[in-house]
Amino acid sequence: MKTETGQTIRLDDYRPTDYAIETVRLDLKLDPKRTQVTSTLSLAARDGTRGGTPLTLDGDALTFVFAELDGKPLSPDDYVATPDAFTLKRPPEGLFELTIGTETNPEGNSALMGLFRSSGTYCTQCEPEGFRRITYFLDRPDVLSVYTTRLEGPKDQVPVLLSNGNPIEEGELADGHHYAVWHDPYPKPSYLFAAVAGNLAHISDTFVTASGRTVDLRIYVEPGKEDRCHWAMDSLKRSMRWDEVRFGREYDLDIFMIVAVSDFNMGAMENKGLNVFNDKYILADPTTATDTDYAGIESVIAHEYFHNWTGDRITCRDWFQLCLKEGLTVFRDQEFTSDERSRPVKRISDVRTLKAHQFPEDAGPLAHPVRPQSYREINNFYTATVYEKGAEIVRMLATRLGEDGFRAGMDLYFERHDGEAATIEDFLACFAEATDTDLDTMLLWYNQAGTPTVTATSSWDAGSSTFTLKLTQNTPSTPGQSEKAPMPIPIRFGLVGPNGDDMEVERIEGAEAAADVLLLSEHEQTVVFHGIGARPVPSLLRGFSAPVRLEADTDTADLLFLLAHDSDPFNRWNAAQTLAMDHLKRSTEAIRRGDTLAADPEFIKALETVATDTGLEPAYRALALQLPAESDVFREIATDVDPAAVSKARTTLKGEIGSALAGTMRDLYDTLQDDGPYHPDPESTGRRALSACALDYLVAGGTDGAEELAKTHFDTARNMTDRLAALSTLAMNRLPSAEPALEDYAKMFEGDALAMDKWLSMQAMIPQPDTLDRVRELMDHPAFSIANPNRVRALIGAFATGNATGFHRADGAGYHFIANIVIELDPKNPQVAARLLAAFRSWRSLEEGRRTLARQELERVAERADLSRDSSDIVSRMLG
Ligand code: 0A1
Ligand code: ZN
Repeated sequence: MKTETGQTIRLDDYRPTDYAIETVRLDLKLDPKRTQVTSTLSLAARDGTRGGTPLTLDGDALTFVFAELDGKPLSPDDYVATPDAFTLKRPPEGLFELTIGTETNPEGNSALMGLFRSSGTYCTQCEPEGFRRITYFLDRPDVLSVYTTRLEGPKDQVPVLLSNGNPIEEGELADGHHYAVWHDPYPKPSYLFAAVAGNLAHISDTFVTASGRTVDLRIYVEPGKEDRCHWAMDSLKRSMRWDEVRFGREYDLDIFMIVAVSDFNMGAMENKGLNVFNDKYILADPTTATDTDYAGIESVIAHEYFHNWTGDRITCRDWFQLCLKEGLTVFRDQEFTSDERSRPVKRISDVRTLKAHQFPEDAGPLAHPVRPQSYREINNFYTATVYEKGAEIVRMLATRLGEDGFRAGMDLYFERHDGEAATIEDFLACFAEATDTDLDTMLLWYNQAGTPTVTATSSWDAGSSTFTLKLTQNTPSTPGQSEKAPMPIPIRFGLVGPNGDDMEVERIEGAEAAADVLLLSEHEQTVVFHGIGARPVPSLLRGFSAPVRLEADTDTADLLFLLAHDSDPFNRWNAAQTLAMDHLKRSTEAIRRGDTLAADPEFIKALETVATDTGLEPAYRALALQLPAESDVFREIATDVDPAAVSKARTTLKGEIGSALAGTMRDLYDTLQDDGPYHPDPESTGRRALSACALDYLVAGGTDGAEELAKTHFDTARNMTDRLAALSTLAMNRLPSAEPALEDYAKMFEGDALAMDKWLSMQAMIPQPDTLDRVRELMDHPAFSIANPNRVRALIGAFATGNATGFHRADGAGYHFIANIVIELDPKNPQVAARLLAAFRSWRSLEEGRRTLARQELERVAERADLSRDSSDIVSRMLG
C-alpha cells in the first residue's frame, strides 16, 4: 500500500497569508506546447507580518523561467524555484513588484486543470487549485486581487481571446499574431481566473438590468453549433431576471460570457464574467437533446450565474467553507427551477437525487461533514454532501425563518460581506442577527457527518382530545466522529383527519412550533397536540423539511390513506414510495429464501388512482409511478445486500403493476400523444414523461403489442425525448427489437458526440451479466475516448453506477474491470479516476462474497505505486 498520500490540511490551522497580492498582471503567449506565462504581482506584507518574512508561492508541476523584483532580475541566491513552489527569501518592505516567468504545455495537460486544450481551444480550469499549474501564486481563496490579463497568439489559430472582466485593448502584431487585454475591476481569488482562446463562434443578446444598465451576453461554441445555444441563452436571461426579483441581485460587469468546451471534468465553472461550461450543459436542439437535458442546461446556467453573487462577489475564506458558496448556490438554483417549473416536482426530484447520492455517501466510508475538518485532496470534496446536503441546510434555515426572515438574512449577508472571503459562521450570524434567532446549534449540521434517523411513534387519546407524538433523533457514527450531539430538525407536519383534510390544532406542547413546523432539538421529545377530536394520520416531514431518515409508525392503511388524501404533494408521493419500498424489501428477502411475494392489489389500485388523476400534473404522476431504483433498495436494506435478488424483486414488481394496469397504461399512453411542435416547457415535458412511463409499464407487463408500440414510438419519434424513452424501454427490457433500434440510432447520430454518449450509456446500463463484454467492446468504438471525461462517464460511469446487475456481478468481474480502468486513467486524469473509484463507496454493505471481491479490487488499486493523491485519498478512506 502506498503510504505517501500528501499532507493533511486542517481547518483549525487556518491563518491568513503574510502577504497580500493587490494586483496581478498576467501575460499569456499561447503556444500548443510552450505557452509563456509572465505574471507580475504587486505585493505587500499584511499588518502584523514581521519584516523580511519569506514569501512562498504555490506551484504545481511548473517550469520556472525567470524572476524579477521591481523590474530588476533577481539573483538565484534570492529565491528558490521548484516545480511546486517559489520562495522569495527576503522580500523588501512596503509595496513591491514580483515578476515571474513560467512555461506550460497546454496540449500535454490531460488532467484538464490549469491551462489545457479542448478540441484545439485553449481553456483554463482553476478551481480549486489549478491556477498554480499556470503560474506561482498564493493560490487560495482568501487572497483577492484585481487582474489584468493580456493574451497573445496567432490570429488564424486563436482569433478569439477572452478573459475575465471587460475588454480594454486589442491589436495586431507582426507575424500574424494579435493580442487582447482584459481588466476585471472586482478583486477575486485565483480560482475564479479564466482565459479562453480559439477559433470560436458565438451568439449574442443583451440584458437590461433592473437599474437600466445594458449587459452584452455572449455564448461561444465551436463554429457550426451556434444554433444549439439558444435555450442556454434564454435560460441565462431568465436567471438574471430571477436573481433581481427574488434576491435583489443585479449583474455587475458590462459583459457576461459563456464558453462551451467538450473536454471538462465537471459540469461548469463560475469564473468571473467568463463561465466555462461542459458543452453537455449548453448544446440543445430537439433532435439531439432530451427534456432532461433542457432542464439540466437551464439549472446549470442558473447555478453558475447565481455564483456571481454567492461565490464571486462573496467568496470562501478557505476550502473548508466550500459549502458556503455551493450549498447556497444549489439552494438558489433549486428555487429558480421551482419558480420556473413545478415546485412539488422539483422537490421530489431533488430529494430523489439527495437520497440516491448523498445518503449512501453519508452512510459509508467516504462520509464527511458538510464542512469537513480536514482533507488531503480538496478535489475529492466536490461531493453530494457539500452540494446537496449543503443546500438542505440552507433550506432548513429558510423553513425555520420564513420567507421574509430568510430574505432579511440574505440581504444582510450580501451587504456585510460583499467583496470578502467569508465563513459559515459569518453566514449564520447574518440570519441570527437579522431575525433575532439563536442559530448556534445550526453549526452542528455543518460539522457533524451522517444522516440522522428520526423515529416517530404516535397515539391519540379520545378522552383528552390529544394526539401525542414521541420523537427521537440519532445520528450514526461516521469516520472520525463517534459521538453526535442532537441537531435542530425542523419537521413540517399536518395531522390529516378522517375526511382527508388537515385538522386544526389548538395548541402544541413539548416543542418549539411555528405554524406547521415544529423543531426537534433534543435526543428525545414528546409533543402533545391539543384539540384533536378524532384519530388523525400524521403527515410528518412534509416537503422533506430536513435531510433525515424518518421511521414513523404509519402502517399500510395509513400510507394508503396519505397517498389518497395528503394535501402535501411531497408526502403523497412519499407514501407511494414507502409502500413500494416495503414491498421490495420483503420481496428481496423472499427471493433469497427461494420464495416469491405477490404485490398488494390495494397498492396497485392506489397507484392507478394517482396515475389517472387528471387534477395532478403529468410530471408528478410520472414520478409517483416510478418505483424506487435498485440503488434505493440497497440503501434501505443497508447490510448483507444481494444485488441480484433486489434486481429480481424490482423487475417482478414492475411486471406485476404493468400487467395489472395494462388497460389503464394503454389509455394513458394514447391520450398523451401529441403531434404539435416540440417545446421543452414543463407541461409538455411532463406529458412526455408520463407517456414514457406508461409505455415502459406496458412493456414490463408483457402486454400484447407493447414491443411493437415501443418500436413504432422509436421509429416515428420527432424529438430525442421520445426516441430515447422508447429505445430505453426496448433495451432495458432486453427485447429483440432493441438491437436493430440501437443500430438505427447509431446511424442517425454518428459523429454527434453528445447524442452518442446517450447510446453508450444506454448499452452500459442493460441489466444483464454479459453487459460487461459489451462495455469492453464499446471502448473500441469510434464514439468512445478514454481521454474525454464525458465519454468516460457515459460508458464506464454509467456501467459502474447505473447497472447494479453488471457492476455487482457475482464473480467480481465488474469490480475488476472498474479497478483496471481507474488504474489506467489515474495518471492521465486523476479527478475522473477518483470519481469512478467512488462507485465502490457502499462496498461494505454487500453480502460477503461480493464484499470480499470488492475489497480485493480496492486493495489492488491501493497497492499501485504512484497513485495520484486524488485516488489514493479515496481508496485509503474507502479501506480505512
Ligand atoms: N464550482 C463549480 C464546480 C467545479 C469544481 C471544480 C472544477 O474543476 C475541477 C470545475 C467545476 C460549480 O459548482 O459549478
Ligand atoms: Zn457551484
